[in-house]
Amino acid sequence: MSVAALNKVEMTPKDYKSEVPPVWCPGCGHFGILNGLYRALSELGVDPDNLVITSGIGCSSRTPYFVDSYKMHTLHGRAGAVATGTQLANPDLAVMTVGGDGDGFSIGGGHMPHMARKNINMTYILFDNGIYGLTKGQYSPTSRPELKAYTTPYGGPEEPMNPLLYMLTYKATYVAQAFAGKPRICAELIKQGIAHKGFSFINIYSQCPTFNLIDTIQYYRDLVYEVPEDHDPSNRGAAIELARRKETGPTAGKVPMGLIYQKEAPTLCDKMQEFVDNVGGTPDYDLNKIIDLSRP
Ligand SMILES: Cc1ncc(C[n+]2csc(CCOP(=O)(O)OP(=O)(O)O)c2C)c(N)n1
Ligand code: SF4
Ligand SMILES: [Mg+2]
Repeated sequence: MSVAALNKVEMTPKDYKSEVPPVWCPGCGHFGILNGLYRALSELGVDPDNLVITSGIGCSSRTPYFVDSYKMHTLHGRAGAVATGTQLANPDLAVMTVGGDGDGFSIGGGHMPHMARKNINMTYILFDNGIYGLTKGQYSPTSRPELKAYTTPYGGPEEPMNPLLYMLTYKATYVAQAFAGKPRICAELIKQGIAHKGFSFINIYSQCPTFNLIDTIQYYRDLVYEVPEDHDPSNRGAAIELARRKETGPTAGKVPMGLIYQKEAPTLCDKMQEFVDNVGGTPDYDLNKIIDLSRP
């Protein structure tokens, strides 16, 4: 995130609540993530006047309404593209996207790699409840085959995808994972993600007690284990190994919770600035000159 947006205000987590109360079902995990987000924004002193949160469509994608910030509730799966444009148009803004497993990895799946590989200076929080909640319970790319949803009454025919491996493969520069039942850990990882310069991705398991009856809060509590202290988050190979689901050993079938990977790397804005500098740039750079320069 842009450093220009950090340490600007002194606000409590409550001060980041908008006048719109969350409309989620009682017991929805999304509440825990929202509380983590309020706390992270407060601890970093992010100025709501310089904060933009985009979302797609889904229960999770309603989150921006509940936060004091600028916001855009975009088309289903397109929030990351809108955030990318927002960030590039005004790099001094703090830009975030929030949304669900369906929004990000089904219809929005084509956008995810590009935010990561371009290292857009923004934070993406994925509310992973393994189901389409808003549309009343369809199988998603992170659903377990055991899930009997409306579209899969006999269980699912596919293996779930692994969001961490996906993001590491496309070279996201900050990758973390949390569980909504641990709002303090959510807050800490969101905070680090916001403070990170470059593309930060945080996958957060979040129970949907209304439509996903197998991924309960207790299921997630048993599923996660804390990232071992000797894990080196600057080592991408080690991060990939950690993200891989094991079939044997003490962590068989479990998933890590904590910081998986972090690396400093130039953002797309940094690289664009280099182009501008190379053509003797001014802030009002001439795109034609840039195109001419890149010709052999
Ligand atoms: C173009 C388009 N296709 C389909 C839909 C229907 N739709 C709305 S939300 C959603 C999935 C939501 O699931 P997820 O992103 O996981 O969010 P959750 O509700 O679980 O938080 C779908 C398929 C839509 N609104 N627009
Ligand atoms: S349907 Fe599920 S995801 Fe949506 S608000 Fe209710 S519990 Fe949360
Ligand atoms: Mg979902």
